[in-house]
Amino acid sequence: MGQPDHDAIVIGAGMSGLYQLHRLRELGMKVLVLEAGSGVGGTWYWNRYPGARFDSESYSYGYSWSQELLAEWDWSEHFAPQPETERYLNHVADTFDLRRDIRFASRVARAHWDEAGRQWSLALTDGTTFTARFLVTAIGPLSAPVVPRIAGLDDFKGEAYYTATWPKHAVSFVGKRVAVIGTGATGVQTIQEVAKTAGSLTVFQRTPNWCAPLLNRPIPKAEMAAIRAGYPALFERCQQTFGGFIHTADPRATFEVSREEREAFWEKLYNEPGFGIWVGNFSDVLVDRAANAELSEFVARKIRGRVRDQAVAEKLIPKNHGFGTRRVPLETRYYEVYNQPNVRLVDITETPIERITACGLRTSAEAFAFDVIIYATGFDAVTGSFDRIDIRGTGGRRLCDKWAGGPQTFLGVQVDGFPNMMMLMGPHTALGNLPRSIEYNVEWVTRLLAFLRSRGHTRAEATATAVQAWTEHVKAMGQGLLSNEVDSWMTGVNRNVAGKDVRIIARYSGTAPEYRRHCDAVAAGGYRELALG
Ligand code: NA7
Repeated sequence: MGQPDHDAIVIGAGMSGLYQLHRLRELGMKVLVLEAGSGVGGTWYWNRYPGARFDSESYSYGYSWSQELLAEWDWSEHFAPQPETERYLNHVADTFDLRRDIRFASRVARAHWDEAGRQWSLALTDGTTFTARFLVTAIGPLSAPVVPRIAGLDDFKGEAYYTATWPKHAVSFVGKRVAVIGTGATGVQTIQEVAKTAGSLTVFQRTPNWCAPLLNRPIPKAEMAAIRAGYPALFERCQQTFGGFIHTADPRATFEVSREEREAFWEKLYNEPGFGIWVGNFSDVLVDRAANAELSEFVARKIRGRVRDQAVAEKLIPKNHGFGTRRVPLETRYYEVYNQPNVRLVDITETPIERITACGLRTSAEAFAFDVIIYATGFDAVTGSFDRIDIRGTGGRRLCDKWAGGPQTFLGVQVDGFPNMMMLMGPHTALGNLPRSIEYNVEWVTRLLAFLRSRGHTRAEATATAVQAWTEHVKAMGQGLLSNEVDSWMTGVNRNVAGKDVRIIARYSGTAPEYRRHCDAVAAGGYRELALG
Protein backbone atom coordinates (compact mmCIF):
# COMPACT_ATOMS: atom_id res chain seq x y z
CA MET A 1 0.00 0.00 0.00
CA GLY A 2 1.46 3.36 -1.05
CA GLN A 3 1.05 6.78 0.40
CA PRO A 4 -2.51 8.11 0.63
CA ASP A 5 -3.69 10.62 -2.01
CA HIS A 6 -4.33 13.26 0.61
CA ASP A 7 -3.07 14.18 4.04
CA ALA A 8 -6.64 14.82 5.10
CA ILE A 9 -10.11 14.53 3.70
CA VAL A 10 -12.82 16.67 5.22
CA ILE A 11 -16.41 15.60 4.64
CA GLY A 12 -18.66 18.63 4.33
CA ALA A 13 -18.23 22.25 3.21
CA GLY A 14 -20.42 23.90 5.81
CA MET A 15 -19.16 26.23 8.51
CA SER A 16 -16.97 23.52 10.06
CA GLY A 17 -15.53 22.13 6.87
CA LEU A 18 -14.67 25.50 5.35
CA TYR A 19 -12.74 26.63 8.39
CA GLN A 20 -11.04 23.25 8.78
CA LEU A 21 -9.86 23.38 5.17
CA HIS A 22 -8.40 26.83 5.73
CA ARG A 23 -6.57 25.79 8.90
CA LEU A 24 -5.16 22.55 7.50
CA ARG A 25 -3.92 24.33 4.42
CA GLU A 26 -2.02 26.67 6.73
CA LEU A 27 -0.26 23.58 8.09
CA GLY A 28 0.82 22.84 4.55
CA MET A 29 -1.35 19.75 4.33
CA LYS A 30 -2.81 18.42 1.12
CA VAL A 31 -6.52 18.58 1.87
CA LEU A 32 -9.65 17.67 -0.05
CA VAL A 33 -13.19 18.55 1.00
CA LEU A 34 -15.98 16.30 -0.27
CA GLU A 35 -19.33 18.08 -0.35
CA ALA A 36 -22.68 16.57 -1.35
CA GLY A 37 -24.22 19.90 -2.40
CA SER A 38 -23.31 21.98 -5.42
CA GLY A 39 -22.23 24.93 -3.29
CA VAL A 40 -20.71 25.78 0.08
CA GLY A 41 -22.68 26.48 3.23
CA GLY A 42 -23.97 23.17 4.61
CA THR A 43 -27.02 24.03 6.71
CA TRP A 44 -27.20 27.41 4.97
CA TYR A 45 -26.96 25.80 1.56
CA TRP A 46 -29.68 23.19 2.06
CA ASN A 47 -32.20 24.95 4.28
CA ARG A 48 -33.51 27.54 1.83
CA TYR A 49 -37.15 27.19 2.88
CA PRO A 50 -39.29 30.35 3.13
CA GLY A 51 -38.50 32.30 6.27
CA ALA A 52 -35.24 30.47 7.12
CA ARG A 53 -33.01 32.70 9.24
CA PHE A 54 -30.72 32.87 12.28
CA ASP A 55 -32.07 32.71 15.79
CA SER A 56 -28.65 33.83 17.07
CA GLU A 57 -27.60 37.44 16.55
CA SER A 58 -25.92 37.60 13.13
CA TYR A 59 -22.73 39.24 14.41
CA SER A 60 -22.38 36.57 17.12
CA TYR A 61 -22.77 33.86 14.48
CA GLY A 62 -20.19 34.87 11.85
CA TYR A 63 -16.60 33.61 11.98
CA SER A 64 -14.40 35.46 14.45
CA TRP A 65 -11.04 34.19 13.16
CA SER A 66 -10.43 36.64 10.34
CA GLN A 67 -10.02 40.36 10.94
CA GLU A 68 -10.41 40.82 7.21
CA LEU A 69 -13.85 39.21 7.24
CA LEU A 70 -14.94 41.09 10.34
CA ALA A 71 -13.80 44.36 8.79
CA GLU A 72 -15.52 43.97 5.45
CA TRP A 73 -18.74 42.03 6.07
CA ASP A 74 -21.87 44.00 7.02
CA TRP A 75 -24.86 42.13 8.41
CA SER A 76 -28.11 43.67 7.21
CA GLU A 77 -30.38 42.40 10.00
CA HIS A 78 -29.92 41.40 13.63
CA PHE A 79 -31.06 37.89 12.64
CA ALA A 80 -30.01 37.41 9.03
CA PRO A 81 -32.10 35.44 6.54
CA GLN A 82 -30.70 32.31 4.84
CA PRO A 83 -29.81 33.96 1.50
CA GLU A 84 -27.56 36.42 3.31
CA THR A 85 -25.79 33.68 5.26
CA GLU A 86 -25.31 31.65 2.12
CA ARG A 87 -23.81 34.75 0.47
CA TYR A 88 -21.58 35.24 3.49
CA LEU A 89 -20.20 31.71 3.33
CA ASN A 90 -19.63 32.07 -0.41
CA HIS A 91 -17.79 35.27 0.32
CA VAL A 92 -15.60 33.39 2.81
CA ALA A 93 -14.91 30.68 0.22
CA ASP A 94 -13.93 33.36 -2.33
CA THR A 95 -11.82 35.41 0.05
CA PHE A 96 -9.73 32.40 1.07
CA ASP A 97 -9.83 30.70 -2.33
CA LEU A 98 -11.32 27.60 -0.75
CA ARG A 99 -13.21 26.17 -3.72
CA ARG A 100 -10.16 24.80 -5.48
CA ASP A 101 -9.89 22.09 -2.81
CA ILE A 102 -13.61 21.32 -2.61
CA ARG A 103 -15.18 18.65 -4.77
CA PHE A 104 -18.91 19.39 -5.05
CA ALA A 105 -21.77 16.99 -5.85
CA SER A 106 -19.72 14.36 -4.02
CA ARG A 107 -21.72 12.42 -1.45
CA VAL A 108 -19.58 10.06 0.58
CA ALA A 109 -21.07 6.57 0.75
CA ARG A 110 -18.35 4.82 2.71
CA ALA A 111 -15.20 5.45 4.70
CA HIS A 112 -13.18 2.40 5.71
CA TRP A 113 -10.03 2.35 7.81
CA ASP A 114 -7.13 0.50 6.26
CA GLU A 115 -4.82 -0.58 9.04
CA ALA A 116 -1.97 -1.75 6.84
CA GLY A 117 -1.82 1.55 4.98
CA ARG A 118 -2.70 3.65 8.03
CA GLN A 119 -5.20 5.52 5.96
CA TRP A 120 -8.87 6.04 5.30
CA SER A 121 -10.32 4.78 2.07
CA LEU A 122 -13.45 6.62 0.90
CA ALA A 123 -15.95 6.05 -1.87
CA LEU A 124 -18.61 8.38 -3.20
CA THR A 125 -22.06 7.21 -4.15
CA ASP A 126 -20.89 7.25 -7.81
CA GLY A 127 -18.04 4.88 -6.95
CA THR A 128 -15.14 7.39 -7.12
CA THR A 129 -12.54 6.55 -4.48
CA PHE A 130 -10.04 8.57 -2.43
CA THR A 131 -7.54 7.86 0.30
CA ALA A 132 -6.31 10.05 3.13
CA ARG A 133 -4.20 9.73 6.25
CA PHE A 134 -6.75 11.63 8.32
CA LEU A 135 -10.50 11.84 8.04
CA VAL A 136 -12.27 14.88 9.45
CA THR A 137 -16.06 14.67 9.57
CA ALA A 138 -17.72 18.07 9.25
CA ILE A 139 -21.14 16.62 8.54
CA GLY A 140 -23.24 18.63 10.98
CA PRO A 141 -25.51 17.70 13.88
CA LEU A 142 -28.70 18.70 12.00
CA SER A 143 -28.08 17.66 8.42
CA ALA A 144 -29.71 14.28 7.84
CA PRO A 145 -33.32 15.11 6.89
CA VAL A 146 -35.93 12.47 7.58
CA VAL A 147 -38.91 11.48 5.54
CA PRO A 148 -41.77 11.14 8.02
CA ARG A 149 -43.35 7.77 8.57
CA ILE A 150 -46.68 8.65 7.02
CA ALA A 151 -48.42 6.30 4.59
CA GLY A 152 -48.92 7.37 0.98
CA LEU A 153 -46.18 10.03 0.73
CA ASP A 154 -45.67 9.30 -2.96
CA ASP A 155 -49.36 9.36 -3.80
CA PHE A 156 -49.71 13.16 -3.63
CA LYS A 157 -50.10 14.73 -7.08
CA GLY A 158 -49.59 18.33 -5.97
CA GLU A 159 -46.36 20.11 -4.98
CA ALA A 160 -44.53 18.48 -2.06
CA TYR A 161 -41.50 20.10 -0.38
CA TYR A 162 -39.17 19.15 2.43
CA THR A 163 -37.79 22.17 4.22
CA ALA A 164 -34.26 20.74 4.45
CA THR A 165 -34.03 20.09 0.70
CA TRP A 166 -35.98 23.10 -0.49
CA PRO A 167 -35.54 23.78 -4.25
CA LYS A 168 -33.46 26.72 -5.45
CA HIS A 169 -36.26 28.09 -7.62
CA ALA A 170 -38.90 30.43 -6.22
CA VAL A 171 -42.08 28.80 -4.93
CA SER A 172 -45.29 30.82 -4.91
CA PHE A 173 -48.11 30.14 -2.46
CA VAL A 174 -50.39 32.88 -3.73
CA GLY A 175 -53.96 31.64 -3.79
CA LYS A 176 -52.88 28.06 -3.02
CA ARG A 177 -54.15 25.65 -0.40
CA VAL A 178 -51.06 24.86 1.63
CA ALA A 179 -50.40 22.30 4.39
CA VAL A 180 -47.44 22.41 6.77
CA ILE A 181 -46.62 19.31 8.81
CA GLY A 182 -44.30 19.93 11.76
CA THR A 183 -44.01 22.77 14.27
CA GLY A 184 -40.35 22.78 15.34
CA ALA A 185 -38.08 25.79 14.81
CA THR A 186 -38.23 25.15 11.05
CA GLY A 187 -42.00 24.71 10.91
CA VAL A 188 -42.56 27.91 12.89
CA GLN A 189 -40.36 29.96 10.53
CA THR A 190 -42.06 28.41 7.51
CA ILE A 191 -45.61 28.84 8.79
CA GLN A 192 -45.27 32.52 9.62
CA GLU A 193 -43.84 33.22 6.16
CA VAL A 194 -46.23 31.06 4.10
CA ALA A 195 -49.23 32.52 5.96
CA LYS A 196 -48.46 35.92 4.40
CA THR A 197 -49.45 34.83 0.88
CA ALA A 198 -51.17 31.43 0.93
CA GLY A 199 -54.82 31.22 -0.09
CA SER A 200 -55.31 28.95 2.88
CA LEU A 201 -52.88 27.38 5.34
CA THR A 202 -53.52 24.28 7.44
CA VAL A 203 -50.95 23.45 10.11
CA PHE A 204 -50.71 19.86 11.30
CA GLN A 205 -49.26 19.94 14.79
CA ARG A 206 -48.27 16.89 16.81
CA THR A 207 -46.40 18.54 19.68
CA PRO A 208 -46.58 22.30 20.23
CA ASN A 209 -43.31 23.99 21.14
CA TRP A 210 -42.77 26.96 23.43
CA CYS A 211 -41.92 29.83 21.09
CA ALA A 212 -40.67 33.30 22.00
CA PRO A 213 -40.39 36.57 20.05
CA LEU A 214 -37.36 37.03 17.79
CA LEU A 215 -37.81 40.81 17.51
CA ASN A 216 -35.64 41.12 14.45
CA ARG A 217 -34.84 44.48 12.86
CA PRO A 218 -32.51 45.90 10.21
CA ILE A 219 -29.01 47.05 11.11
CA PRO A 220 -28.41 50.57 9.82
CA LYS A 221 -24.84 51.39 8.69
CA ALA A 222 -24.05 53.40 11.81
CA GLU A 223 -25.18 50.56 14.07
CA MET A 224 -23.07 48.08 12.09
CA ALA A 225 -20.06 50.32 12.65
CA ALA A 226 -20.72 50.25 16.39
CA ILE A 227 -21.14 46.46 16.33
CA ARG A 228 -17.85 46.16 14.45
CA ALA A 229 -16.07 48.32 16.97
CA GLY A 230 -17.43 46.04 19.68
CA TYR A 231 -16.37 42.74 18.09
CA PRO A 232 -13.45 42.01 20.44
CA ALA A 233 -15.68 42.44 23.50
CA LEU A 234 -18.52 40.52 21.89
CA PHE A 235 -16.42 37.46 21.06
CA GLU A 236 -14.78 37.62 24.46
CA ARG A 237 -18.24 37.56 26.01
CA CYS A 238 -19.26 34.58 23.88
CA GLN A 239 -16.18 32.75 25.21
CA GLN A 240 -17.45 33.18 28.76
CA THR A 241 -21.12 32.32 28.39
CA PHE A 242 -22.69 28.91 28.88
CA GLY A 243 -23.41 28.17 25.23
CA GLY A 244 -21.39 30.74 23.28
CA PHE A 245 -24.38 33.05 22.90
CA ILE A 246 -24.26 36.72 23.83
CA HIS A 247 -26.94 35.88 26.43
CA THR A 248 -26.05 34.31 29.71
CA ALA A 249 -28.02 33.13 32.72
CA ASP A 250 -28.87 35.54 35.51
CA PRO A 251 -27.12 34.32 38.66
CA ARG A 252 -30.30 34.68 40.73
CA ALA A 253 -32.62 31.72 41.35
CA THR A 254 -36.28 32.13 40.42
CA PHE A 255 -37.75 32.10 43.91
CA GLU A 256 -35.04 34.27 45.39
CA VAL A 257 -36.92 37.29 44.10
CA SER A 258 -40.50 38.43 44.68
CA ARG A 259 -43.30 37.48 42.30
CA GLU A 260 -43.38 41.10 41.04
CA GLU A 261 -39.65 41.09 40.30
CA ARG A 262 -39.92 37.74 38.52
CA GLU A 263 -42.76 38.92 36.36
CA ALA A 264 -40.96 42.16 35.55
CA PHE A 265 -37.79 40.26 34.58
CA TRP A 266 -39.69 37.83 32.37
CA GLU A 267 -41.65 40.68 30.83
CA LYS A 268 -38.34 42.38 29.98
CA LEU A 269 -36.88 39.17 28.50
CA TYR A 270 -40.02 38.51 26.46
CA ASN A 271 -39.70 41.97 24.95
CA GLU A 272 -36.02 41.64 24.07
CA PRO A 273 -34.65 40.06 20.90
CA GLY A 274 -33.17 36.59 20.71
CA PHE A 275 -32.59 33.69 23.06
CA GLY A 276 -32.39 35.76 26.27
CA ILE A 277 -35.59 34.32 27.64
CA TRP A 278 -34.18 30.81 27.12
CA VAL A 279 -30.49 31.04 28.03
CA GLY A 280 -30.42 34.41 29.82
CA ASN A 281 -33.09 33.54 32.38
CA PHE A 282 -32.83 32.80 36.10
CA SER A 283 -30.09 30.27 36.76
CA ASP A 284 -32.44 27.44 37.76
CA VAL A 285 -35.24 27.51 35.20
CA LEU A 286 -33.87 24.59 33.19
CA VAL A 287 -33.20 22.36 36.22
CA ASP A 288 -35.80 23.25 38.86
CA ARG A 289 -39.27 21.91 38.16
CA ALA A 290 -41.15 24.53 40.17
CA ALA A 291 -39.18 27.39 38.63
CA ASN A 292 -39.69 25.96 35.16
CA ALA A 293 -43.42 25.53 35.75
CA GLU A 294 -43.76 29.15 36.84
CA LEU A 295 -41.87 30.41 33.77
CA SER A 296 -43.94 28.13 31.52
CA GLU A 297 -47.13 29.58 32.97
CA PHE A 298 -45.84 33.09 32.22
CA VAL A 299 -45.26 32.17 28.56
CA ALA A 300 -48.60 30.34 28.38
CA ARG A 301 -50.31 33.57 29.45
CA LYS A 302 -48.54 35.36 26.61
CA ILE A 303 -49.83 32.80 24.12
CA ARG A 304 -53.38 33.11 25.48
CA GLY A 305 -53.08 36.87 25.12
CA ARG A 306 -51.96 36.67 21.50
CA VAL A 307 -54.34 34.05 20.11
CA ARG A 308 -57.99 35.11 19.95
CA ASP A 309 -59.65 31.70 19.93
CA GLN A 310 -58.85 30.27 23.37
CA ALA A 311 -59.43 26.69 22.22
CA VAL A 312 -56.69 27.22 19.60
CA ALA A 313 -54.46 28.93 22.17
CA GLU A 314 -54.71 25.89 24.47
CA LYS A 315 -53.66 23.62 21.62
CA LEU A 316 -50.60 25.82 21.02
CA ILE A 317 -49.50 25.61 24.66
CA PRO A 318 -47.22 22.62 25.31
CA LYS A 319 -48.49 20.31 28.03
CA ASN A 320 -45.87 17.57 28.02
CA HIS A 321 -42.72 19.62 28.53
CA GLY A 322 -41.71 22.88 30.14
CA PHE A 323 -40.39 26.06 28.56
CA GLY A 324 -36.83 25.69 27.29
CA THR A 325 -36.58 21.93 27.71
CA ARG A 326 -36.70 21.63 23.94
CA ARG A 327 -35.09 24.04 21.50
CA VAL A 328 -37.11 27.27 21.71
CA PRO A 329 -38.26 28.39 18.24
CA LEU A 330 -38.01 32.15 17.90
CA GLU A 331 -40.93 33.70 16.08
CA THR A 332 -42.28 36.82 14.42
CA ARG A 333 -46.05 37.08 14.76
CA TYR A 334 -46.29 33.29 14.76
CA TYR A 335 -49.15 33.14 17.23
CA GLU A 336 -51.04 35.91 15.40
CA VAL A 337 -51.03 33.71 12.28
CA TYR A 338 -53.72 31.65 13.99
CA ASN A 339 -55.96 34.72 14.15
CA GLN A 340 -56.08 34.89 10.34
CA PRO A 341 -59.34 33.64 8.83
CA ASN A 342 -57.47 31.56 6.24
CA VAL A 343 -55.35 29.63 8.77
CA ARG A 344 -56.39 26.49 10.60
CA LEU A 345 -54.59 24.43 13.25
CA VAL A 346 -55.18 20.68 13.27
CA ASP A 347 -54.06 18.83 16.40
CA ILE A 348 -52.96 15.44 15.09
CA THR A 349 -52.71 13.94 18.55
CA GLU A 350 -56.53 14.21 18.55
CA THR A 351 -57.07 13.31 14.90
CA PRO A 352 -53.94 11.56 13.58
CA ILE A 353 -52.90 11.75 9.94
CA GLU A 354 -53.87 8.39 8.45
CA ARG A 355 -52.31 8.87 5.05
CA ILE A 356 -51.30 11.25 2.32
CA THR A 357 -53.68 10.98 -0.64
CA ALA A 358 -53.52 11.97 -4.30
CA CYS A 359 -55.14 15.33 -3.59
CA GLY A 360 -54.14 16.02 0.00
CA LEU A 361 -54.29 14.00 3.18
CA ARG A 362 -56.70 12.23 5.44
CA THR A 363 -56.87 12.37 9.22
CA SER A 364 -58.97 10.09 11.39
CA ALA A 365 -61.70 12.76 11.21
CA GLU A 366 -61.53 14.42 7.82
CA ALA A 367 -60.22 14.47 4.24
CA PHE A 368 -58.25 17.60 3.20
CA ALA A 369 -57.43 18.85 -0.31
CA PHE A 370 -54.16 20.75 -0.88
CA ASP A 371 -52.13 22.23 -3.71
CA VAL A 372 -48.92 22.18 -1.67
CA ILE A 373 -47.72 20.01 1.25
CA ILE A 374 -44.65 21.17 3.15
CA TYR A 375 -42.87 18.70 5.42
CA ALA A 376 -41.02 20.46 8.24
CA THR A 377 -40.41 17.18 9.98
CA GLY A 378 -36.84 17.62 11.15
CA PHE A 379 -33.62 15.66 11.14
CA ASP A 380 -32.09 12.43 12.28
CA ALA A 381 -29.99 14.57 14.57
CA VAL A 382 -26.43 14.33 15.89
CA THR A 383 -25.68 10.69 14.98
CA GLY A 384 -27.88 10.52 11.86
CA SER A 385 -25.32 12.06 9.51
CA PHE A 386 -22.78 9.45 10.69
CA ASP A 387 -25.26 6.59 10.28
CA ARG A 388 -25.78 7.53 6.65
CA ILE A 389 -22.13 6.84 5.79
CA ASP A 390 -20.81 3.29 6.00
CA ILE A 391 -17.99 4.12 8.43
CA ARG A 392 -15.82 1.17 9.45
CA GLY A 393 -12.85 1.20 11.75
CA THR A 394 -10.31 -1.41 12.85
CA GLY A 395 -11.33 -4.99 12.12
CA GLY A 396 -14.14 -3.70 9.90
CA ARG A 397 -16.21 -2.62 12.90
CA ARG A 398 -19.08 -0.32 11.94
CA LEU A 399 -19.46 2.97 13.76
CA CYS A 400 -23.24 2.61 13.79
CA ASP A 401 -22.87 -0.74 15.60
CA LYS A 402 -20.48 0.72 18.13
CA TRP A 403 -22.99 3.51 18.78
CA ALA A 404 -26.06 1.28 18.78
CA GLY A 405 -26.64 1.98 22.49
CA GLY A 406 -25.79 5.69 22.12
CA PRO A 407 -22.63 7.48 21.04
CA GLN A 408 -19.30 6.79 22.74
CA THR A 409 -16.59 9.37 22.16
CA PHE A 410 -13.55 11.04 23.58
CA LEU A 411 -14.26 14.79 23.80
CA GLY A 412 -16.79 14.28 21.00
CA VAL A 413 -13.80 14.27 18.65
CA GLN A 414 -12.46 10.71 18.55
CA VAL A 415 -13.72 7.15 18.95
CA ASP A 416 -11.65 4.11 19.92
CA GLY A 417 -11.44 1.68 17.03
CA PHE A 418 -11.60 4.55 14.52
CA PRO A 419 -8.02 5.81 14.31
CA ASN A 420 -7.24 9.09 12.57
CA MET A 421 -10.92 10.03 12.44
CA MET A 422 -11.66 13.42 13.97
CA MET A 423 -15.22 14.67 14.33
CA LEU A 424 -16.27 18.31 14.22
CA MET A 425 -19.54 18.98 16.03
CA GLY A 426 -19.81 15.27 16.71
CA PRO A 427 -21.90 13.80 19.52
CA HIS A 428 -20.79 14.78 23.06
CA THR A 429 -19.41 18.16 22.04
CA ALA A 430 -20.79 21.44 23.34
CA LEU A 431 -23.20 22.71 20.65
CA GLY A 432 -24.84 26.01 21.71
CA ASN A 433 -24.17 28.89 19.32
CA LEU A 434 -22.62 26.57 16.76
CA PRO A 435 -19.98 28.76 15.08
CA ARG A 436 -18.39 29.54 18.42
CA SER A 437 -18.12 25.80 19.17
CA ILE A 438 -17.04 25.02 15.61
CA GLU A 439 -14.11 27.42 15.77
CA TYR A 440 -12.84 25.85 18.97
CA ASN A 441 -13.34 22.32 17.65
CA VAL A 442 -11.49 23.09 14.40
CA GLU A 443 -8.62 24.76 16.21
CA TRP A 444 -8.28 21.83 18.60
CA VAL A 445 -8.18 19.31 15.75
CA THR A 446 -5.70 21.48 13.84
CA ARG A 447 -3.44 21.65 16.87
CA LEU A 448 -3.63 17.87 17.26
CA LEU A 449 -2.75 17.25 13.62
CA ALA A 450 0.15 19.72 13.85
CA PHE A 451 1.39 17.90 16.95
CA LEU A 452 1.20 14.51 15.23
CA ARG A 453 3.08 15.83 12.25
CA SER A 454 5.79 17.44 14.38
CA ARG A 455 6.36 14.13 16.17
CA GLY A 456 6.24 12.04 13.03
CA HIS A 457 3.12 10.14 14.12
CA THR A 458 0.88 8.69 11.45
CA ARG A 459 -1.73 7.13 13.70
CA ALA A 460 -3.80 8.52 16.58
CA GLU A 461 -6.59 6.71 18.33
CA ALA A 462 -8.39 7.54 21.56
CA THR A 463 -7.96 4.72 24.06
CA ALA A 464 -11.00 2.72 25.10
CA THR A 465 -10.44 3.92 28.67
CA ALA A 466 -10.51 7.56 27.61
CA VAL A 467 -13.67 7.04 25.57
CA GLN A 468 -15.40 5.29 28.43
CA ALA A 469 -14.41 7.99 30.91
CA TRP A 470 -15.58 10.85 28.65
CA THR A 471 -18.84 9.09 27.82
CA GLU A 472 -19.54 8.58 31.54
CA HIS A 473 -18.62 12.19 32.24
CA VAL A 474 -21.02 13.45 29.57
CA LYS A 475 -23.81 11.30 31.00
CA ALA A 476 -23.10 12.56 34.51
CA MET A 477 -23.16 16.19 33.33
CA GLY A 478 -26.63 15.60 31.89
CA GLN A 479 -28.09 14.54 35.24
CA GLY A 480 -30.78 16.87 36.52
CA LEU A 481 -31.29 18.76 33.27
CA LEU A 482 -35.01 18.87 32.52
CA SER A 483 -34.25 18.76 28.78
CA ASN A 484 -32.83 15.27 29.15
CA GLU A 485 -36.23 14.05 30.38
CA VAL A 486 -38.01 15.13 27.22
CA ASP A 487 -38.20 13.58 23.74
CA SER A 488 -36.58 15.86 21.17
CA TRP A 489 -33.75 15.89 18.67
CA MET A 490 -31.54 16.97 21.57
CA THR A 491 -32.12 13.62 23.25
CA GLY A 492 -31.76 11.72 20.00
CA VAL A 493 -35.39 10.64 19.74
CA ASN A 494 -36.85 10.42 16.25
CA ARG A 495 -39.73 8.05 15.69
CA ASN A 496 -39.35 8.38 11.93
CA VAL A 497 -36.04 6.51 12.20
CA ALA A 498 -35.80 2.83 13.11
CA GLY A 499 -34.13 2.27 16.49
CA LYS A 500 -34.26 5.94 17.58
CA ASP A 501 -37.15 5.76 20.00
CA VAL A 502 -34.99 5.72 23.13
CA ARG A 503 -33.47 8.84 24.69
CA ILE A 504 -29.71 9.13 24.69
CA ILE A 505 -27.27 11.72 25.94
CA ALA A 506 -26.32 13.16 22.58
CA ARG A 507 -24.72 16.46 23.60
CA TYR A 508 -22.23 17.67 26.15
CA SER A 509 -24.47 19.58 28.50
CA GLY A 510 -21.89 21.32 30.68
CA THR A 511 -20.79 24.83 29.85
CA ALA A 512 -18.72 25.62 26.77
CA PRO A 513 -15.88 27.00 28.95
CA GLU A 514 -15.84 23.71 30.91
CA TYR A 515 -15.74 21.75 27.68
CA ARG A 516 -12.81 23.80 26.46
CA ARG A 517 -10.97 23.35 29.75
CA HIS A 518 -11.16 19.57 29.30
CA CYS A 519 -9.91 19.74 25.74
CA ASP A 520 -7.16 22.24 26.53
CA ALA A 521 -5.93 20.01 29.35
CA VAL A 522 -5.66 17.04 26.97
CA ALA A 523 -3.59 19.09 24.52
CA ALA A 524 -1.41 20.58 27.25
CA GLY A 525 -0.78 17.07 28.60
CA GLY A 526 0.57 15.85 25.27
CA TYR A 527 -2.53 13.82 24.30
CA ARG A 528 -1.90 11.02 26.78
CA GLU A 529 -5.50 9.83 26.23
CA LEU A 530 -4.64 8.93 22.65
CA ALA A 531 -2.55 5.98 21.54
CA LEU A 532 -0.02 7.50 19.13
CA GLY A 533 2.09 5.64 16.65
P1 NA7 B 1 -37.71 19.43 14.89
O1 NA7 B 1 -37.49 20.43 15.95
O2 NA7 B 1 -37.27 18.03 15.15
O3 NA7 B 1 -39.25 19.46 14.51
C1 NA7 B 1 -39.84 18.50 13.67
C2 NA7 B 1 -41.35 18.69 13.72
O4 NA7 B 1 -41.98 17.74 12.86
C3 NA7 B 1 -41.92 18.44 15.10
O5 NA7 B 1 -42.98 19.32 15.30
C4 NA7 B 1 -42.40 16.99 15.00
O6 NA7 B 1 -43.38 16.66 15.95
C5 NA7 B 1 -42.93 16.98 13.60
N1 NA7 B 1 -42.99 15.63 13.04
C6 NA7 B 1 -41.96 14.78 12.84
N2 NA7 B 1 -42.40 13.64 12.30
C7 NA7 B 1 -43.74 13.75 12.17
C8 NA7 B 1 -44.74 12.89 11.69
N3 NA7 B 1 -44.43 11.66 11.23
N4 NA7 B 1 -46.02 13.33 11.70
C9 NA7 B 1 -46.30 14.58 12.14
N5 NA7 B 1 -45.39 15.44 12.62
C10 NA7 B 1 -44.11 15.03 12.64
O7 NA7 B 1 -36.98 19.87 13.54
P2 NA7 B 1 -36.75 21.33 12.96
O8 NA7 B 1 -36.27 21.16 11.56
O9 NA7 B 1 -37.93 22.18 13.18
O10 NA7 B 1 -35.62 21.91 13.84
C11 NA7 B 1 -34.42 21.20 14.09
C12 NA7 B 1 -33.36 22.14 14.55
O11 NA7 B 1 -32.73 22.73 13.40
C13 NA7 B 1 -33.82 23.31 15.33
O12 NA7 B 1 -34.04 23.01 16.65
C14 NA7 B 1 -32.73 24.31 15.12
O13 NA7 B 1 -31.70 24.09 16.04
C15 NA7 B 1 -32.27 24.04 13.73
P3 NA7 B 1 -42.95 16.04 17.41
O14 NA7 B 1 -42.35 17.20 18.15
O15 NA7 B 1 -41.93 14.97 17.10
O16 NA7 B 1 -44.19 15.53 17.97
